[in-house]
Amino acid sequence: MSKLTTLLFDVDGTLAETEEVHRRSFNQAFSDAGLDWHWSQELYGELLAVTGGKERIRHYLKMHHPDFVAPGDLSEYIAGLHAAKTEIYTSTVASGDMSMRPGVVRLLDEARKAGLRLGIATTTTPANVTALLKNNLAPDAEDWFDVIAAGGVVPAKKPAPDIYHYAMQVMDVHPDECLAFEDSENGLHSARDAGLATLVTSSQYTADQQFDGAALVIDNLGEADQPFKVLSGDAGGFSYVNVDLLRDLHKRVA
Ligand code: XBP
Ligand code: MG
Repeated sequence: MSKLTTLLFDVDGTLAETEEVHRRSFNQAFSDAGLDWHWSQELYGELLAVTGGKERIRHYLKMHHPDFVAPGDLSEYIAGLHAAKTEIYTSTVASGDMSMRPGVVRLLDEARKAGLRLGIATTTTPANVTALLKNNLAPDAEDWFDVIAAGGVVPAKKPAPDIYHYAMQVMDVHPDECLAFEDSENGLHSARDAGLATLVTSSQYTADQQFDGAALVIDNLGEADQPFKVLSGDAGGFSYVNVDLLRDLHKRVA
């Protein structure tokens, strides 16, 4: 039985409810480009089945504007739109108004004090992670993580396991000594296929998704005075996620 040494965190929907800011940033970028494309919350919820902003735009065009002709190369055009969206997103979260989800700030602090190593494995663009952590967690928050595995650093995005394999390789850790934190079905599959026991906190856009194979599914990490709601699995009698719960869960599932 391996000892729990490492926690690997997804970003969007797990550390913070960022997808709504992503959606608005996409729409702003489309309008700035003179496009009449608009992603409603309902449509965005569907489009989230495709991870990666550029991939999501391409999927949207295929499904909703198959006759769209880009001025020039389509991939370059999509990359340009996505870069504009990233500018809008990073300047929005740089305002520091994005609060972390319940329990995140406390658990990261407790885990560091307990000597657990932290890593990030996300699909989103690295600049988005920097803007979120620096302005909404702590100016040095990036240094809390031994690895920030993000975006195109790996060939295949979630649900492929690549980003978690990459993160563990950089940290030189074995899946048995880790726990992963995710909010989406794609993320859960990515972590599971990398051999990771995974705790899911369902989020604004993923509440209706399937989380079979998760070690525990809860509505958020909770606080001592704000217990989480167990959606599936056994929380071992705990009412909020702390290091003791993680060690107990890891002993039972990893
Ligand atoms: C979720 C994603 C990302 C974001 C948008 O990432 O699928 O694509 O929706 O970010 P996570 P980009 O793995 O953190 O849940 O536009 O930068 O791709
Ligand atoms: Mg996510």
